[in-house]
Amino acid sequence: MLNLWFTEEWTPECRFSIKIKEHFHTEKSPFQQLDFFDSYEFGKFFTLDGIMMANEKDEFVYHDMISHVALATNPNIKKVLVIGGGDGGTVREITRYSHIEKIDMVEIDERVVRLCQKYLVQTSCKLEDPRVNLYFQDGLKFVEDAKEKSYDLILVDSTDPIGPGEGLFTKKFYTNCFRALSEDGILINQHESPYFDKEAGQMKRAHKRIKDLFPISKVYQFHIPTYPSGHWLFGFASKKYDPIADHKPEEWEKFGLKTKYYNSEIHKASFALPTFVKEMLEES
Ligand code: AAT
Repeated sequence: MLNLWFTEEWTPECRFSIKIKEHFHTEKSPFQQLDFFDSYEFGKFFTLDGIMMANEKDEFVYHDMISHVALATNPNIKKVLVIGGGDGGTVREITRYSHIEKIDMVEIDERVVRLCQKYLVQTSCKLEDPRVNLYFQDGLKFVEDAKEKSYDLILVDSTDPIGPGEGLFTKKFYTNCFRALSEDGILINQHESPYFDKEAGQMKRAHKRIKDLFPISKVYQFHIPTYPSGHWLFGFASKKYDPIADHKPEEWEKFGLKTKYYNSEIHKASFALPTFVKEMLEES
């Protein structure tokens, strides 16, 4: 039997490997290297520039946590902007709310979307929902051109701040997000991992920029085996709503959604952070 492994270098001294059945697609787009695999433990997955993006086994953790925390804080969200998220998993979760009117998704690399539509149907299955509008351009430019107060929620489902995702971690980008958000607006963004130095530095920088702009800026955590260290963070920033003081579990439960990771206890608990993470955020 073939002994093929995919390995991601989490640090120069620490690697994560997955035994693969098949490496069935590889190509280079104008933006990045795309690879699709089938594996024993995580099912099908894809990588960009050699970094795990989504796999069939644990994508539910990330997509639940990027989507439902905001909707349980403000259940009246109607207009949503997703930046990145080419696999469609975030859009899939947002389409589950029938009251949501519009979902714009801005993905820099059309090839990610097209290949996920072909190979990762589990995540891409709702990209054809009539409320979804796909734009293939840089998210940085899109929010710069967006009308003032045109979205209630912006979800930044981006790659790490190396390569095409770099601009999505800048002060300019967050400033434009603030402008594009309504008075009720919420911004959820990638905060990377607190564990390894590289990601922790990125987290601190992202947090400082957002904290300086938004009246409310919190961080929440979740556990996902295939991202570096398995301990990952999102930022919750808003103009008005606090994710704990304004949490509306009864209203959210009325939506009747069955979720595999998110629930009302996790909502509260995810904002309780380990001391070393709190200290890092205070330093930022
Ligand atoms: N849903 C989890 C998967 C991702 S994919 C992130 C997407 O962001 C990619 O498809 C990438 O092409 C897109 N992207 C990167 N830069 C930009 C940009 N400037 N504008 C719009 N889209 C962009 C996230 C994985 C997280 C990885 C954690 N290690």
